[in-house]
Amino acid sequence: MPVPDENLRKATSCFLVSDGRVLLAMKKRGFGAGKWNGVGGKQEAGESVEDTAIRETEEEIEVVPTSMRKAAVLDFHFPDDPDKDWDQQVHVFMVDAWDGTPKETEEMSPKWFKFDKVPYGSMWKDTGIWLPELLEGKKVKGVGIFGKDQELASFKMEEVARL
Ligand code: 6OG
Repeated sequence: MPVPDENLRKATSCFLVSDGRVLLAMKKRGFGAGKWNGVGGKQEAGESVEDTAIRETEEEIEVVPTSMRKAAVLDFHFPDDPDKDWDQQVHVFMVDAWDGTPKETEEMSPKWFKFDKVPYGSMWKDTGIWLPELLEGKKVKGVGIFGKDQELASFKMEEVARL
């Protein structure tokens, strides 16, 4: 059973959902550039993860979440790249209501996808394991280990009643 490591630095990832569609964003620069993902980033000092989720969503797609549910806590480790600061604990939120309309910014380009058309082949490999569960309304905890060339070496996940 995956045990979250509370010493990892925290980050967030938000998925807007509406009417059988999920909003993904193409990361234009930095870690994960060229991949579709949720919208989010690193927690700053003094913030709760909920604060981070709202701030990052506003910064990256100009939308302010007004109703969201925490749906996953995922630890990612890159033991082959210890100097890169890629290890992180990602708190994932499903966003059911928001103010504003998603817009492209310098960091991300957003796009809606039907649940059965999510481009898992153009995302971090772990995402194809846990995002389908979240789109079904489940909550999960997971731990992923990445190896050489940022390939997913292992991913353990379990469904939980609450996070
Ligand atoms: P910045 O460092 O650019 O935020 N993130 C991951 N998402 C998935 N699906 N898989 C991973 O496995 C991830 N590692 C990090 C968290 C990075 C953004 O990418 C997410 C943040 O939303 C390695 O500020």
